[in-house]
Amino acid sequence: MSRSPLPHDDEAAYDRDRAARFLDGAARADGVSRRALLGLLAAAPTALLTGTDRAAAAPAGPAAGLATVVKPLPPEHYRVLGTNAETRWEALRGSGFTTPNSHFFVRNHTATPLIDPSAWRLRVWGSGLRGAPSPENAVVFGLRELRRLPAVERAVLVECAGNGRGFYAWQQGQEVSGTDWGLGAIGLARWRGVRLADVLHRAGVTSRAVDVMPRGLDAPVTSGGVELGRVRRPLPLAKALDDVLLAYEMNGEPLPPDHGGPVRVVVPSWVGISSVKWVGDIEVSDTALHSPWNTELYRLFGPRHPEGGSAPLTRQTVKSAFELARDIEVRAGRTHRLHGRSWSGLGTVRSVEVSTDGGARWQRAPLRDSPRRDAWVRWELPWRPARRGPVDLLARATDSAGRTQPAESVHNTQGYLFDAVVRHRVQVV
Ligand SMILES: Nc1nc2c(c(=O)[nH]1)N[C@H]1C(S)=C(S)[C@@H](COP(=O)(O)O)O[C@H]1N2
Ligand SMILES: [Mo]
Repeated sequence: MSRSPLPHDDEAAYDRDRAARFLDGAARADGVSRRALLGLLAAAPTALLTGTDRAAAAPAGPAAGLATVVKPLPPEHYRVLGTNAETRWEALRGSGFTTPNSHFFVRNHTATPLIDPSAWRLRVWGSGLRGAPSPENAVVFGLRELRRLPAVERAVLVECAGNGRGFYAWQQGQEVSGTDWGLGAIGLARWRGVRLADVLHRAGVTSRAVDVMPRGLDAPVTSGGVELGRVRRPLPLAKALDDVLLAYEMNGEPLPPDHGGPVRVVVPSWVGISSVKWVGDIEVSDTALHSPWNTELYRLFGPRHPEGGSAPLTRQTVKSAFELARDIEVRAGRTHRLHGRSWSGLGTVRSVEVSTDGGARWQRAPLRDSPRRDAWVRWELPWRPARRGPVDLLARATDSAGRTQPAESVHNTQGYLFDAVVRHRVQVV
């Protein structure tokens, strides 16, 4: 696997090109009009809910589940949000580098489909291939064929672009649409599978190919009466050939149904929506491709962004989280160990500072892992609170791109890419 990141220049050029095409009206979202989508987004529910409201709405008891998710979602591991479930950070406290499959967050636009692995097929087709212009004459791969290709395994984060969205409302008092995630819409797994590049080369990708669009086999998405079709989102060919995987195993197990089994796409360092689950076909095109997930969704809109919206989101931002429940009681006059993790889609984490007095003083947190691309670093430090009362714990990471988490995130209407330092309130008793 190529270790060199896609040059930022390529990505920047891609972003500029996409923004220009979108503003020119060249971008379509497969029959969904821009006006219809904007109307739909305006009507979407807002995230102005408190953590307590959501906790009260979550099912209780060890058998708690969700019709849209197959695996059990015990409330001590998960916070359920609509068709989705986020990992509770306190459930990761002191755990290993990777997120166990039993704790890994689930983001489903509709519901987990159950797919027979032996009947599963991947169809690769499009104008960017030699001799497979349409789905009818696609190059077809079964799981057996994929398993015969060279296998690769990488520890890679998958993080929702909306991870931390709830803090736009809770911490910044701003209205945003979408699932009000805390910081648990992220997980790190060892993904085993094949390079997308190997599959594309076998399928006959030509030098004219520009974009690659994987599409899921889950049910088409309808939102506010508008039919968006199946989940799909294009990738530029340069990224598709660089470090993207087609994964069939997660942490040593066959890929579980909720995480895209039998096969999903894993796109390191990019927003989670790129990592299409239950992939059934991949279009390879000699022209730019568009879907609702790179035109109206997963772009930044609002007064502080370009008129008509930003370029489609690609890389994730820098964030930190404590492995601690919010509002938990801790004893004064005792030494506690604070555990947490920091990560960035823009590079590796270089340093983490922690404040235990609401941001007045900061100290370096020793890192427990050597910083790696596409992964988080765990950190840990002792804390001995002297006085009783509420305290805000803060963690602030700086990455190798030189970006430090800001005090405030730049608002966007859909609440993506929250990167500000989170004030983690605890009660010293
Ligand atoms: N086919 C399909 N792929 C999908 C989705 C989906 O709903 N359907 N959700 C996307 C989003 S928004 C995210 S954040 C990740 C979540 O992956 P996970 O559920 O394995 O954690 O999958 C992405 N891939
Ligand atoms: Mo997502």
